[in-house]
Amino acid sequence: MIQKYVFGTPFPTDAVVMNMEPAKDSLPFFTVDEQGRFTYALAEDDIVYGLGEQIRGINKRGWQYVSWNYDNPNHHEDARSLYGAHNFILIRGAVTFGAFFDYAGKMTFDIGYTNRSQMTIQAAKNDLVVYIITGETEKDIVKQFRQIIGRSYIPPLWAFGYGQSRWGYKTEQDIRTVAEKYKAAGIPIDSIYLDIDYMERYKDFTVDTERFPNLKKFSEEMQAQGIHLVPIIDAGVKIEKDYDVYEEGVEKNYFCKNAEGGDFVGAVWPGRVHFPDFLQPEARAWFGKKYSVLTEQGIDGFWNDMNEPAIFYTEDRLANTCAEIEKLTSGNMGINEYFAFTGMVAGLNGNIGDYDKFYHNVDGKMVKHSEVHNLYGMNMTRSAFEALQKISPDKRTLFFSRSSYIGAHRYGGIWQGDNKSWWSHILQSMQQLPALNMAGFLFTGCDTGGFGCDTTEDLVLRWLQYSLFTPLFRNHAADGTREQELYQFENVQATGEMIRIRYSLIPYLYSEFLKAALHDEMMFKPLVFDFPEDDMAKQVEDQLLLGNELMIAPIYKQNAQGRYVYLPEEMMLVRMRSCEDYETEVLPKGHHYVAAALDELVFFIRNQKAIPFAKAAENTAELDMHALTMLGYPDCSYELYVDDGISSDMENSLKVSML
Ligand code: MIG
Repeated sequence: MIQKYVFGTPFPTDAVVMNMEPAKDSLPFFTVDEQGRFTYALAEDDIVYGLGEQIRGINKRGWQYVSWNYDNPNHHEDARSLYGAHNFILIRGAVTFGAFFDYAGKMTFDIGYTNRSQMTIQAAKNDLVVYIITGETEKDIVKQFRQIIGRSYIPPLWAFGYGQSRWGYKTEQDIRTVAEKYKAAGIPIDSIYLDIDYMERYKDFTVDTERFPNLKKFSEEMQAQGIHLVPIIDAGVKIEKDYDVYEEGVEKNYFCKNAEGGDFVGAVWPGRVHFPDFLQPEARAWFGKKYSVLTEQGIDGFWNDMNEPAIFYTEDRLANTCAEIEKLTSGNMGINEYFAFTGMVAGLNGNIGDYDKFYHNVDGKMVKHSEVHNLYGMNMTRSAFEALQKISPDKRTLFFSRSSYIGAHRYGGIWQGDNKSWWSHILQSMQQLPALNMAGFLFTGCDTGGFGCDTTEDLVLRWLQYSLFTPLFRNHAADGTREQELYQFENVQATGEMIRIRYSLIPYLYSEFLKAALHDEMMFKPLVFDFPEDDMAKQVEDQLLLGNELMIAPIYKQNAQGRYVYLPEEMMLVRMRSCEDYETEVLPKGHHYVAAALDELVFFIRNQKAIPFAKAAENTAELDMHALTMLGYPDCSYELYVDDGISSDMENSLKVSML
């Protein structure tokens, strides 16, 4: 059962698509005080799941989180906010229920941080809608929630192929070289990403014709090899005379305004920019139409960046900072002045005060950005989704964003942002998956190999052995870091085998993805969701159930030659060096040490289950989704969901068969 409770005058977020009448009774479970604090007494054994993208464990208990979408390059254990605001929590314990705090501004979730046995949730203003969901099981609660927020985005099948990206590819030739080297190494690939350097002076919907003389021809050349180019689009629009997006936006009042009514100016990669007012339906439609500039050149996939929106600095804060610095440096600079100076400089980027300086036009009323901040990224994605349905009505376009709010899951996927080439970030990404799924985000994954910092070959191999299970499977790295395309390493054989295994698993992964999307279910679940009576299962933080047949338990420590794994039931261990070279072993329920050499992928098939396994192919277009063998327990059937992988009309293209 779902009940809706309205406090004050909430700003409509469009997270929930189902019409619901507010409940007549007062809010259960929580007490609400005059400051708008929602308090819940946590029992000793209560587990708190949820908060989507937020990091720090599958069980969120014991920390304080802040919903404030933010370009946070440091996914450290003590981070309080990343790029998304996903205010759904699920409490399991003395009482089991779900709660969604639908609020567009800043919100804090103190989940036993100040006081271990107390959860306190507070919005910046007490103008919000709270949904309380009760049900038989955790899965049932999640499903009810997902039903009110609408069906998750389903990408084209080719989006399940492997993608290579790097911030630093500059020219058509750079991209061609990546494609050639993957072919030469015999490693399958479906997409190569274009980061900001393909644009002319970082202007959205432009192409630098010195670097890419003919994008249309080049994208055809790549498509002939089965490779899709996926360009980036940033939120900020460069202020530059004669640039159509800038001029039209100014003329039509489609940009966010400052307090004086002028177009608000921030600085990001293009230099001085205006931010499209994605909260205006007309501005969304206008910006969305611009994607046709690229679709007309054969582009069928995009990623949206910097849409928190990220702001490096605003001009007045920069001027004030410079003036302060001048004062500080005019005399002999002492140590206090030195720290004041470095603090001020570091405080320019993403300064929270800058978000009070601009406004959205909502039906003629000016709404301060900070009050609706967390909706910006979602509405940028929505702008593209709605337009692309008109531009390319017959086919699905690959689309994922950095920033999001619940509701954005209907329009596209998200990637997990700027992680680092750290061992701990394999586990961190995996721990984000269940809560992202609860919030509707099924098409997701992290920068495989790590974005920031220098990677190593063994890290890449272990990382692939985790990421090859995630729907979005992309290797991406920051400018200036060690190159990490798979052909850069000595053991190209082993990395290549991992990619081939991924392709063999695509029929299964895609089928489980479709089931999760079409039935409002989770693709990645904590163990206890399927083994509710198992006290050990509820503590497991480094294994997940994948679909209904698999359990993954990746290795995330350097030099480890194996790991401990907990089996909540008898399962079949699969140890795979390649699609042809593997062995299986049935292990009883309980704790096991499982050895896995660096070039061995280990995963588990659940008791009396089997999965379809394809013959690996160079890319998804070559993949035979029907010539499948079964992997797992003998004489077990599997219900396969498959479609043509591209039509937008899911209901008509879906085929379900028993294998
Ligand atoms: O300020 O476009 O998260 O994936 O490579 C950095 C350059 C801007 C941040 C994205 C990252 C991308 C990078 N961008």
